[in-house]
Amino acid sequence: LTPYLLCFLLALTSCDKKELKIGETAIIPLPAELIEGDGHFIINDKTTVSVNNQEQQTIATNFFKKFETASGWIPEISINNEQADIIFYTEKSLNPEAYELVVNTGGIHIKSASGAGFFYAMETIGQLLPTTFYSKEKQTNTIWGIPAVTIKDEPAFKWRGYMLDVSRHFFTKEEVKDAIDFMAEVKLNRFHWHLSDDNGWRIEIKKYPKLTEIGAWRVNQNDKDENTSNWWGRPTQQPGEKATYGGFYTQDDIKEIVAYAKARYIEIIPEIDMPGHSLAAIASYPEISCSTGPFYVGTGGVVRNNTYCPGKEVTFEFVENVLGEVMDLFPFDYMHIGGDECNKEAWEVDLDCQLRMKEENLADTHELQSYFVKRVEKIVNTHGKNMIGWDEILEGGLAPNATVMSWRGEKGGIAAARQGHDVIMTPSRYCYFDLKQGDDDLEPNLGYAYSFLKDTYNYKIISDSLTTEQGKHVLGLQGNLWTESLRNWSQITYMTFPRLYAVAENGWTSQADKNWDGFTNRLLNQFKRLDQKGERYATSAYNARI
Ligand code: TNX
Repeated sequence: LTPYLLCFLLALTSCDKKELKIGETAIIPLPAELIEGDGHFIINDKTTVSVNNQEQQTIATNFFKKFETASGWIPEISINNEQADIIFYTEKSLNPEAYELVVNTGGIHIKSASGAGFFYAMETIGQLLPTTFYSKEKQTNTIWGIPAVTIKDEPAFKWRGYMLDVSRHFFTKEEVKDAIDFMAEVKLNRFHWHLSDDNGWRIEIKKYPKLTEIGAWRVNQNDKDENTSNWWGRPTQQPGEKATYGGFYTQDDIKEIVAYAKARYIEIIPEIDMPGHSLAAIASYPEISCSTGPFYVGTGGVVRNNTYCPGKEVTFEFVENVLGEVMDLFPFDYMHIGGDECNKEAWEVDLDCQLRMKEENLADTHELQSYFVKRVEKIVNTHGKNMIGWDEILEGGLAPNATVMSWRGEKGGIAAARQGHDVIMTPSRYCYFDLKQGDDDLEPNLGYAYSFLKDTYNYKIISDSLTTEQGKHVLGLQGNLWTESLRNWSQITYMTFPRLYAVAENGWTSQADKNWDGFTNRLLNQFKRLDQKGERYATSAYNARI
C-alpha cells in the first residue's frame, strides 16, 4: 500500500504547481517615457540585487521587506556585484528625482543620480508586479513576473503634496504612517500636516504643556451622537464638562514620523495655524487672546473669538517659542503658519490692537493681520526656514519672502506669482478631498460643494494667465483633506482615493502627456491594489467620471 500512497501524495503536490503571474505596465503616475518590450523577468528568492552604497541598500531592503509580506522571501542584496540580476547604477547626469528603468528577460537595470530616483524606480517596479504585490497575505502559489519595459521618468513639478487635518479629528501615528505610505506609492513628496486648529492642538510643546494637557481634548461629541458623521453645529463644552476626545503626538512620535517619511523621500511641512483658527491654543493660554476667556476647545460650529492678539508682545513671545520647538523637529526648509479665515471682530474692539494699529500706522485690521504675519515671517526666516501661508496672507500686503498656498480658487496664487512669490496651488474646486466626489448618498462629508475626479485630473496647475517667468514660481500642487466630518481612517481613505491619484499624476506627468481615458483605465489596476491592501475607496468618483 505504501508505494501507492506515496504516488498519491506526489500527485497531490504536483497539483500545487506554481502559477506564473505577470503584472501590467499600467503605472500611476504615467511615466514620461514608457516602451513595452517582449517577455518578462521573474523575481524569486534566488534573485540577486546590486547597489552602490548604503542609501541604495536601504531602499532595496525596504522594498523587499514590504514585498516579503506577499512573497515570503528577501533576496540577496550586495554592494557593486556586476553579476546581479537587478543592478542599481549611480548616474550623476540625471535630474534629482529622475530615474531610468530597463526590464528585460535577463534582469533589471536602474539608473539614477539620487536616492529619490532609485526609490521611485522601485515604486514603479511595485506597480509592474502583479497587484498581489500589495497583498497582506503570503501568496504561496505565485511566480512573480515583471513585463519587459524601458522607462525614462521624471516629475513635471517638484511639489507634489497631500495635506491631512489632524485637528478636527485626531488620527494615530500608525494612520499617519499609512498616509505616508500611500503617498509614496504614487511618488508624492510633500506631506503637509495641519497640526493645530480650533478643535485640537496636536503637537507636544515642552515650554507650553497646557497646549496638549488642555488644547488636545474636547467634549466627545462622538459618544453623544455616534451616527452623525457631520458634527458641525454641536454645542460647545459647558463649564465643568469633561473633555475626553482627542490626542496628540509627542516630540518622539514626531521624530519617528519624520524619519519614516524621510525614508520614503517625503518632506513634512508642519502647519501651526494662526492668528485665526486658534481656539485650542487660546483655550490653553488665554493670555495670548484679546480677552480673558474662558475658552473651550471647539466642537464645531461657527467660531468667532478664536484669534491670537497681535496687540500684545506676549503673543509674539509665545509664537517664537512654539515655532522654535516645531521648526527644530522638522528638518525641511518650510514652516506653514496658516493665516486663513481670521475673524477680526475681537481685534476691532480690543484696546491693545487699537494701540498697535496707531503705533504702526495701520489703516485697518487687514493691515494688522499683515503686520502679524510679517513679524512671524521674521521669526521663521531667522530659523533659516521659508514661511508658507494660505492666500489670505496677501490681504494687507504680503510678507517679503512668503510662499503662498492658493485655496480660494486660483486668483491668490496668480497674484502672488505675479509679485514674484513662490506658490503652491490647492484651489478647493480641484484639490479639496473633503468635497463630495460622486453620489450624494455615499459621501460622508461636509457636503457644501463638489470636486470631481475629472476636474482634479484636468486642472491646469500653471494658469494660462501667467507668463513663462511667472509660471516658474508655481512649485506644484497639493490635495487637501479637511476632517471636520471624517472621524475614522476608512472615511479618510474613501475621500482620498481615487482623487489622490489624479493629484499625483497631475503633479508628475507633463501637461501634454496627461490623458483622462488612459488614467481611468490605469485606475482599475490601482483599485485592485487598494483591494489587496483592504483600503476603502470611492467607486462613486469613478462612476461620476464622465
Ligand atoms: C476652509 S482651506 C478652511 C478649513 C476648512 C475647509 C473646509 C482653509 C485654509 N481653511 O479650515 O476645513 O475650508 O473645506
